This record gives sequence, structure tokens and C-alpha cells, in this order.
Amino acid sequence: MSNFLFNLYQLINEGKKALAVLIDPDQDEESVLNIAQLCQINSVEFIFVGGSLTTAGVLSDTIKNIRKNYAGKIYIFPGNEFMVDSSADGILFLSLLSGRNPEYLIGKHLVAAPLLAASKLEIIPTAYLLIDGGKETSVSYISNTKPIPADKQDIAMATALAGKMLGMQCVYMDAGSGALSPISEKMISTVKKAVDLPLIIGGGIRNKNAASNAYSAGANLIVIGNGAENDRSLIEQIANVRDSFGVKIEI
Ligand code: 1GP
Repeated sequence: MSNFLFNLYQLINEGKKALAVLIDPDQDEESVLNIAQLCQINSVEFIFVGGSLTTAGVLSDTIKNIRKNYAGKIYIFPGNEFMVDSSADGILFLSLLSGRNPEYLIGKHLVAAPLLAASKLEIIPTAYLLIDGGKETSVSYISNTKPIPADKQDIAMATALAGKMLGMQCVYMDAGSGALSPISEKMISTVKKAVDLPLIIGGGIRNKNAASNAYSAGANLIVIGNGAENDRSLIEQIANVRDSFGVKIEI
């Protein structure tokens, strides 16, 4: 099992929650260094790095900068097959199961597979479900796929379940970067009840309330990107929400 999943299962077994910050390599160096430092101070479990248009060179520089200030694990959140960089710790090997574009289900994977096999990256087979967050997202546009409608919990549940049956080891439900509304609690809890895999939730989480709702509904790991970029204090705020779970109340 990858370190990523091992660490996540350990937290789950202790009743704890986890936080990942997504860093877009298009940001300037100063903000990458600053966000990485805040992730270190607030014990953010993982940094994800990537975006829909990222190229390999920028990715490598960004990872180098993150490592200057952050001692945790860095995982690539790939937007395409060129985003393989052995200086990361691993890669979310995403299969865009909500879509019907074969390139994002298997096509790009086979191009990347020999490179990944030659690297020491942890490979994390991930069922990736795009959920409608109220506006068209870069992932949806670039992958030429439609997200699952926000109120179709049964479709999300069946898709995640099929992902598990295909051997994927975690589920990432994403409303997409900058989503107007994050994924609903009903959607999260429906999928969580039916599929016993670590559940990652991201997209449009911009305040403590949204994070708390997602964790309470069953998210094991929350991903914040845009929100943290615009308001750096969000990292500490959501880390505090994360820490409020799994704390034993003395009677
Ligand atoms: C996007 O889930 C991530 O893929 C994070 O989304 O940028 O909206 O926080 P935000």
C-alpha cells in the first residue's frame, strides 16, 4: 500500500480527519513558498500540486520550492500525461469516472505508465468524480466531459462503487477548482455510506463552515486550493476545524 493510503487509513482508524492544500504551479514563487510554510506550520498532511494546464518544467520548480518550506508529502494532481515528476512523493492516478471520454479513463494513463514505472513515485489509483459545482470548470472544459449533476447522489454512489469494484483505492469527488458551491453533505454522506474507501472532497471550500460540513458528512480528506490562494488564513482556520475531529471529550 502507498504511504499516502497508509497514512490516511491510520488517521481514519484514529477517528481523525486530514487536510491537503492544492498548489497551482502557475503561482509566483513567493506565494508558493508562503503557502508551503503555512502548510508546515499548520501540519497540513499533504500538498497536492497540479492544474489542468501545468507542464513538467514548472511542476518541477514548484515542487523544489515547496520542499524548501514543507517537510510533508507532495503528490501530483495531474491534468495531463506530461505531469510526471520524480521529485514528488507520488501521484494521484486519476480515472475520470464521471466522464465518458476514453482519453481520461485510460488513454493518458497508458502514455504515462512506462514513465511512472521507471520512477519511484507512489501510484494512488483514484476514482475521480467531477460533481457539478454551479459553473463550468477547467477540468470539465479540458476533458470535454460533463460533471455528475449536484443532486444525483445515486449516480455518484453507483459510479464510486464501480470504481471500487475496478480496484481503485480511494474516491475523490471534486466540484472543480473555484466551484460556486461545494459538494453537498447529502452527496458526500450517500457515497460514504455505500463505498468504504477513503473519501477525498474538494472544490469550492472557502470557509470553516463548508469544511466542517464536508468532514461531518464523511470526507476523510479535504482539499483547498483557490480559497487558500486568496486568503492564506484559511489554511489555519480549516486546520483548526480538522483538529476538532477525533478529539476525545473528557467527562
Ligand atoms: C480542485 O478540489 C480542488 O480540483 C480544489 O478546489 O480550488 O475550489 O479549492 P478549490
